[in-house]
Amino acid sequence: MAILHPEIECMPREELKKLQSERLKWQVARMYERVTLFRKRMDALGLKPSDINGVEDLHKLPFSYKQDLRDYYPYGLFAEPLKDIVRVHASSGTTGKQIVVGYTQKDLDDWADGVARMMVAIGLGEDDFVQVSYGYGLFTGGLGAHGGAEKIGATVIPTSAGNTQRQIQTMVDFGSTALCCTPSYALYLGESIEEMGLKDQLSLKVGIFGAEPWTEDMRHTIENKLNIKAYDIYGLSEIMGPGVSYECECQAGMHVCEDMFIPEIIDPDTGEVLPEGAQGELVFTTITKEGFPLIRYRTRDICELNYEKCACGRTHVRMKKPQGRTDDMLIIRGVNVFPSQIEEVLLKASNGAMPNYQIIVDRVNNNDTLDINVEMTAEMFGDDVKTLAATEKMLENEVRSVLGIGAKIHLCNPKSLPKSEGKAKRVFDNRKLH
Ligand code: DLL
Repeated sequence: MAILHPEIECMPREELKKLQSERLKWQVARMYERVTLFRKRMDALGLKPSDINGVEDLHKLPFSYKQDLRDYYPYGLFAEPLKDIVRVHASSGTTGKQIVVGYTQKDLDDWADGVARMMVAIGLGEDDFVQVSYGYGLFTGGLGAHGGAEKIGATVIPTSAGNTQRQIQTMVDFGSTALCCTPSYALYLGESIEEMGLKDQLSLKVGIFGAEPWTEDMRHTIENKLNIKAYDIYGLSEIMGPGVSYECECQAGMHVCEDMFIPEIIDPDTGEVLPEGAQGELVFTTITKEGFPLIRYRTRDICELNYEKCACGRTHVRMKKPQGRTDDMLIIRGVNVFPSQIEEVLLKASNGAMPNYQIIVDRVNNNDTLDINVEMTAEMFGDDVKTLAATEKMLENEVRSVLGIGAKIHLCNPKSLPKSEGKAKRVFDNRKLH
């Protein structure tokens, strides 16, 4: 299959290391000047930009964290004047406020390039019709895939997520040859297509799926249902969005766009860099990003890296599917959810007296479900059925407005939920059982 930029994607690793070193030095110097938090952290370690001579010095640099984006909300970590930021995206923070990221025009071009590399790798080009069924908006999925598809000259069909019947009719009538969405939505689309009896009218060849964990089993089911080849794409808003890494036609791990992002695997407890091939927390440094660069960003994704050259000819390192998280973030219907966001809603609603609660996530008919059991207070217990139903509705609306996805609230009798001794177990993710 084709390679968009063989000179970059197949660059000998020694040369790549030189390129990364140059870019790292450039990034560290400008961030030291422009990003207060970064300068403070460098100073605290007694480091100057001149101490960083290349990628071999990367491990000396301070980490950055999701919490930083919250502390410097909304624009405090940007490294370019706001007049040069041409777009922002956002993602869930651990509590009420979302985190914000910004892009210059060059950042958007680089982003489109990363996604375009994948599209070319899996055989897409200007004759293709790419249906983008990731959500458009502050989430990076929709516009991220869109940019890549435009870059390769394909015809973009920007359906965004949802409205499944129309989505499918569009897919059939417009002759979509590629589908971009979350794997769980792909599965749901596949089932609906079977029900509508339209499978033999599809023109789909490939799917580009990511934004949430999915298994090899799920891949095979999607491939059968939609009669396509399904490819994995990874990314996170803080680093760029989709296309930080992607599967090529060999499907033996996801190539990280290493001319833009340097990955490391560290021990999440000690912060030590782990030897090649070890499993640990994935950390990224953005070496080309202008608007919102990050040094050694802790993704919290548990992962492994493989530096062997791929059969496709690309030399860029391949990462395994993330194997889990080092924090409690859940991904429900493709949306990042922190239990603390739900806790905050409940706290507010109960005037600060934290009710006992449980968060139950499951998968029913290939659709994620979110149920929240909340113990009523003794006062609430006396309320009539109508008032209780209204309280449930109010909480459901609150949760939806904070998380961006719906949840079912169940008010339970006082003291009916198990009291925990020690660390409360509040989250039950039953999807793992299936
Ligand atoms: O999910 C960006 C994206 C959009 C990637 C579309 C792929 C396709 P966030 O909303 O910031 O960004 O969520 C990032 O999602 O740290 C992982 O935990 C998880 N994630 C993303 N892609 C994959 C994947 C987008 N292919 C977080 N497999 C990341 C497993 C994934 N987990």
